[in-house]
Amino acid sequence: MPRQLYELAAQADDHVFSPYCWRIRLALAHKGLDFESVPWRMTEKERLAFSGSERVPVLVDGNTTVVDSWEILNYLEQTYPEQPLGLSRAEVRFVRHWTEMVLHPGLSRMIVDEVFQTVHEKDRAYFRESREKLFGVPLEEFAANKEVKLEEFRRALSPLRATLEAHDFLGGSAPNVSDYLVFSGLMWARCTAPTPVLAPDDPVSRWRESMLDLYEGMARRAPCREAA
Ligand SMILES: N[C@@H](CCC(=O)N[C@@H](CS)C(=O)NCC(=O)O)C(=O)O
Repeated sequence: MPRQLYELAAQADDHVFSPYCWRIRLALAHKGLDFESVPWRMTEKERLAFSGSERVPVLVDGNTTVVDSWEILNYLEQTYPEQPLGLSRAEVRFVRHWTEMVLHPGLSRMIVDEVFQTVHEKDRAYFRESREKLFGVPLEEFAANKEVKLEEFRRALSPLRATLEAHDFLGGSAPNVSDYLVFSGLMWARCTAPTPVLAPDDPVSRWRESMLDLYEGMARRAPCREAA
């Protein structure tokens, strides 16, 4: 059986938009490992029962099933040490936590209403209910005042911007797992929100363009909702 990656999909099977799944797609490509994408929707919990998880990504590699993106990255690094992702570097944990605690929430408060429009129609009621329970307000209220939030978001990217002014990639001259972690957050926005979150002249945009081109334009070719 080919290696399988269960991924969150929108209406179309190939419209994958989860930042946690994108980081695994990119890590697999980095290591030159083939995989079959298994599209999954949030309300299909029973299809993941075999894994013990209610969330994706889930990787099935031969007889091994791994859940949680961080666990999957570590599994890939240990099992396939060629083409290292750089995961053993302590500062990668900082990049992971910055991504999940600063980047994702900063995006979420601008795009969650667009994510709602993106999810498969059968997931919409579940998505609204679960997220409104989490946020304590309606999705539209949570995502209001986008212009102000966009300015704040771009300001919060200053450390990323300053780093990318000095280096081609967070990994230095070539991408590593830090690039995949951060870029996957931006792929979440690209795949779900029509309005770009980066200014075209932002050095972060230049880096994002390079990331979109990696692995024969794997990310650039993926279905997205961002306006050209
Ligand atoms: N800590 C997990 C988070 C995974 C996660 O939140 N996945 C989302 C998709 S982005 C999911 O499966 N959500 C299903 C749900 O909300 O019920 C990881 O790193 O893999």
